[in-house]
Amino acid sequence: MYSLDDTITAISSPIGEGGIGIVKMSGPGVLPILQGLFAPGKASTQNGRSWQPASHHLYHGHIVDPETQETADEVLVSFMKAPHTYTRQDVGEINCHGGIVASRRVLELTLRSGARLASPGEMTLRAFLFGRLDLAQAEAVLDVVRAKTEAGLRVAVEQLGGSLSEQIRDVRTELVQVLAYLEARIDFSEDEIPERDITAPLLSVAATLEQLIESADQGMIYRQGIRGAIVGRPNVGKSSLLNRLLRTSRAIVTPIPGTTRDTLEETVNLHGIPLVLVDTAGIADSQDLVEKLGVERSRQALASADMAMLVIDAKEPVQDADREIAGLIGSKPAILVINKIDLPLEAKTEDLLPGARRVELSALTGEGLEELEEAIVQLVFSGEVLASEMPLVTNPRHKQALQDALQNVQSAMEANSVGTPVDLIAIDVTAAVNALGEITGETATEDLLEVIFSEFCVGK
Ligand SMILES: Nc1nc2c(ncn2[C@@H]2O[C@H](COP(=O)(O)OP(=O)(O)OP(=O)(O)O)[C@@H](O)[C@H]2O)c(=O)[nH]1
Ligand SMILES: [Mg+2]
Repeated sequence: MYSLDDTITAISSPIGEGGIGIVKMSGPGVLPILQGLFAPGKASTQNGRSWQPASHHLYHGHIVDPETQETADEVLVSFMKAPHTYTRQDVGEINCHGGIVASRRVLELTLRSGARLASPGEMTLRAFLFGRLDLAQAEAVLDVVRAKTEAGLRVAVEQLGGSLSEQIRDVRTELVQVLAYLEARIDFSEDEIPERDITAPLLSVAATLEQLIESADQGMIYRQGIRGAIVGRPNVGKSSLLNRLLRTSRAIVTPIPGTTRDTLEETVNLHGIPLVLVDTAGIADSQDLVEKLGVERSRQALASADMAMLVIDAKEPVQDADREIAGLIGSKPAILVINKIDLPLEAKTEDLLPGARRVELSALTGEGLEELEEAIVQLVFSGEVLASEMPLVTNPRHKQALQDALQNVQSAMEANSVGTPVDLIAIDVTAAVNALGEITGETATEDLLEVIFSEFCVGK
């Protein structure tokens, strides 16, 4: 399915106007293509047929169309000889002086010179297939690119460095040793292979797997962030609260109920957590068609949120509409926000969201905002921030594989304790070994690779 011996090319810089654009190539044809296009030195239009670059050096010159002798752009070019490169193949980078138009032209010239347009993630796929990165590290490349906060970036960089992979490999090795023993027991008689206790190593593996799985809830939050819906009756100050949390005047605020008609999303960095805030239309019975549709969207936004902030108005008694919205929240993690405390308060004794924390604030003055932010963090991490030396699991795919592995290890332990024949125990252990291999890529199928790498951007 994947060809590895041709030369791929792509624009690696983001689409849009920028100071530079980077065209990146990987494969055996990189040097001849560069020699055909690059004219080294000042104002030269002679392409560098005999140009012999030193590896990992930067050269100044021009890209010249070999057919028309027209100069495409002034560039900096580097040639990186295999195997000390990102893909472990020869890699060439052309830093175009101009923006997107120039880099497009240079890209076209590389295509005309025999390179093929890289598919999304194909450079990283090559890095994986040539053993430069394992699968978890390759996935971390994408996480680094996409990190939304410093904390998220830190976790991704750690995974890219191989901390998770190392941990997984250690556990896998322990299991492989158990498996080797079990297989020896299958093949040889009991007097040839002295009996060994496999409970202890399986227990230790299970404990590590459990810890890793436990870290995933927090890790995934750093990677993906959480969605928090701001819900409530019309006019209670939802949009004002959104603006406060964003610290900009993003949403329209007016004294007219029904101001917000559509949901609106923005991301904030809340102590390292990427928090997607969703402002919603006030939920109320309305005859207006647009408002009705807006209310429907509010319900959907609430349903798909990880947590909710139910906003009520401090100067008004609790109403049926408030209770109804509280009912919609159900058992979803939530915070009761009593807004407008700068106004005379109505005594509120009713427990709208039993068990939920209540925060009193004023979206108008900002009073109480920090308390709300802190309440959100507490709600998300249930008060405890993991402080172990274990790498964080940040990827749902990894969590699933770890759970599969754990289940198989547990079933192997159970089987062992009731004296099940070793060949059956070996089946469970093999399944656990394979599940772990899916994380680092040893046992990943082509389908899985395709799913993972199709998420990448072109040029990475
Ligand atoms: N005094 C006071 N007024 C506030 C506060 N928060 C919001 N308001 C006012 O309440 C009115 C409604 O605010 P919005 O933020 O538009 O309320 P909303 O819940 O988004 O309303 P809809 O979009 O209609 O559902 C505006 O006049 C705000 O200025 C507050 O903390 N104190
Ligand atoms: Mg609003």
